[in-house]
Amino acid sequence: MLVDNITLTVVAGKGGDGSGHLLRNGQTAFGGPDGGNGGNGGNIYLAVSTNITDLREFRYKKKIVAEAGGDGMGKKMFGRNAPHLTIFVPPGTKITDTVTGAVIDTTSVADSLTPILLAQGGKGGRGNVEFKSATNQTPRFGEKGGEGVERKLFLELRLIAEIGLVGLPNAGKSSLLGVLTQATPKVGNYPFTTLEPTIGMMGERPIADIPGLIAGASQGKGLGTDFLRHIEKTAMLVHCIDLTDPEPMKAYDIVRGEFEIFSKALLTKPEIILLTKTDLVSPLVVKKATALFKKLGKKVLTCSIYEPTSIAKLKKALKPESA
Ligand SMILES: Nc1nc2c(ncn2[C@@H]2O[C@H](COP(=O)(O)OP(=O)(O)OP(=O)(O)O)[C@@H](O)[C@H]2O)c(=O)[nH]1
Ligand SMILES: [Mg+2]
Repeated sequence: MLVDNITLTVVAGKGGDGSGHLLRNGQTAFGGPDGGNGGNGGNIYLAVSTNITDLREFRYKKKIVAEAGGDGMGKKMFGRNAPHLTIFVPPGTKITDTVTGAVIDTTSVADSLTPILLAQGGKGGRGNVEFKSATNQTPRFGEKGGEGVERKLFLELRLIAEIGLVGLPNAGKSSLLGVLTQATPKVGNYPFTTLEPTIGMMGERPIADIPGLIAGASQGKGLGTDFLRHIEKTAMLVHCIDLTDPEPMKAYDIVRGEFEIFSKALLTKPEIILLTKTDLVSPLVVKKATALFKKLGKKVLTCSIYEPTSIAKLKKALKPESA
């Protein structure tokens, strides 16, 4: 299953406390201050990794806490600085600070290897050595280490699919994903078989199969339109239309109508109109529907998942150079 929304708390490490130790040894009964500084708490960084494709890792790991710095000790010994932590997210993850509203969109830093500081660790407290002055030669206290920064984050993964399969429920989108890629999405002869976007790889090209849209989806009917954000960045859409539908153009208009409300950018994306399930209708129905959709001035293809030649043609049309 594709995990695409996650809340996560990150807490940087606390700084170690400075020591208030006074020198004591065989020779010295009442020595001066010799307390060392505390170490700094660990920072938490964010980095993008193309080896990760989803946010699954954070599903059960709701809180990430970096280690505290070591406390300072006598003999002017400094506490150790805590190691930093880096959390890795897939490219395309949008991170929102739920308190400040600040946003980090990793699509823009996808190529950068520089981790981003999410939460600064607390600074180590100073030991009493640093507080020695003319007026107070024997400070008996050490400074407390600073608290690490805590942030509550909302992570949202926008799948960067290159091709999006769209259409009414039952149009055959998932069946197509199954024949175009190695993915094995659930296929069923009923609406809303697909509940969450699924991605499959056609060679190196990610294809997203999304749930079906119905009239009123933008008002929350069916499964809504929220998942459309997964195909906002695709280079191309394949609009699947079931040829057994007596009103194929209406099917097309319903889906486009929902696009218009969700995001007009979807309307202007390059698109292939794919008339599906040719094996279930007569050649005349295929011909008529093809002529009808050609009038829109778009590329129209027909297919059946049971006719390999039609699938081969579709694959060819989905190659980048033909986009
Ligand atoms: N005969 C025939 N049946 C098909 C073809 N493509 C899909 N189907 C059938 O149509 C039904 C719906 O297919 P799905 O792939 O689940 O459709 P979907 O568009 O993903 O549906 P939702 O996930 O509900 O939006 C299933 O019973 C499929 O077996 C086809 O080319 N020919
Ligand atoms: Mg489906």
